[in-house]
Amino acid sequence: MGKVSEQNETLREVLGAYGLDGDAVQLEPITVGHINSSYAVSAPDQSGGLKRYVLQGISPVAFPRPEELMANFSGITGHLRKKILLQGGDPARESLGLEKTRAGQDFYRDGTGRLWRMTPFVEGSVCLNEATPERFEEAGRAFGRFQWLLSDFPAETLYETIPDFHQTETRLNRFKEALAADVRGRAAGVEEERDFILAREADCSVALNAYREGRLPLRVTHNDTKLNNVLFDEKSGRGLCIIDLDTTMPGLSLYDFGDAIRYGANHCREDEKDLSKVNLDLDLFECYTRGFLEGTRGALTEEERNFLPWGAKLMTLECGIRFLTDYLEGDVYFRISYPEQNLDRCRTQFKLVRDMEAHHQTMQAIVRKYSR
Ligand code: GN1
Ligand code: MG
Repeated sequence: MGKVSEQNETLREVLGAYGLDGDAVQLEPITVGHINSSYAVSAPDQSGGLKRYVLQGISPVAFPRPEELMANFSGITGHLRKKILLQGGDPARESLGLEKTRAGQDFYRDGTGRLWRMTPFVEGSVCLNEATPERFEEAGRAFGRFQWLLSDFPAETLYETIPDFHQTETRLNRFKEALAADVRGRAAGVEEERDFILAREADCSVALNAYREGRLPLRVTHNDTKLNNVLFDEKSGRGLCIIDLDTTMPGLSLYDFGDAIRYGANHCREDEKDLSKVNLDLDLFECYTRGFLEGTRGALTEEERNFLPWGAKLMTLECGIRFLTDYLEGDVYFRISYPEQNLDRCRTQFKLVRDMEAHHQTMQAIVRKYSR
């Protein structure tokens, strides 16, 4: 924690817009995400205690139309709150909220045009980066429940905050463009990764074809279901609240299942250099599957369930393609802390893809086991 004066003037301005005094506030950067700038804020409240918030500056590179993202945020959290209340839950702990600015707005635009929002910190909650079997099953249950809670939300009213976000075909085409342009002269070092992708061109269309043929329905999906986007109740360990709603928009259910497996069903960091440590953990896969399918309460069709293992492979392949594209383009999208980080990230993803291909049958059998 540090004083705001040690950080910067923009933060002071933003805090002021929320009626908080920069000199009285403690601030700590949250560094887990790759896109937005996030801070934990502690501010004195009227009764002499401390109130905690999360303050986030939305990345203009990733989200060129942040007002649309905020409109989605309000719509989704409003719906979740109503349904959580109907279920006898606590909307203030089980769904994100929004602090109003002094001007009564849901967000603040700073002098540079960057949009900021502030959400109350969910007290008594923790965020995890590495899965234990119990916690991973709970994460699955929470994301399955999220899907179920939003199954009657009018998906067509949501903006596409990042167009074609999980359109793997589009991601593949952008990769090919980046490879051809080769603006940083890095294509010469990534032949193996290039060939890995080109050998899987047809795979990139498998889910989209099923959707186009009417075999998979459009749903409201979160699209960034990393383990660290679930808050867990500190005491009970229960999956409490889904966070990071920036990419929540219409999508396929396999995206949410798949991205969670990509990130969580292993014991390595996303940028692990030693690929012998990068392996799909089928026990964790089973835990997540059990929780997720339970959480959806039968909301998914049989065909959607059949496609879940494909989701794991596609989201992992796609994420690797995105990391490599960004590496070729000069690391303009994903924040990096050392030069080859996006290439390392790409390599872990492709190692996991190989594992998923080898274990496809087993993953299918596990999904069937919990579909009954
Ligand atoms: C980004 O910023 P963060 O960590 O929530 C990215 C996801 C990727 C993820 C890879 C808006 O998420 O799509 O899967 O990095 N978010 C966006 O770790 O592009
Ligand atoms: Mg995110």
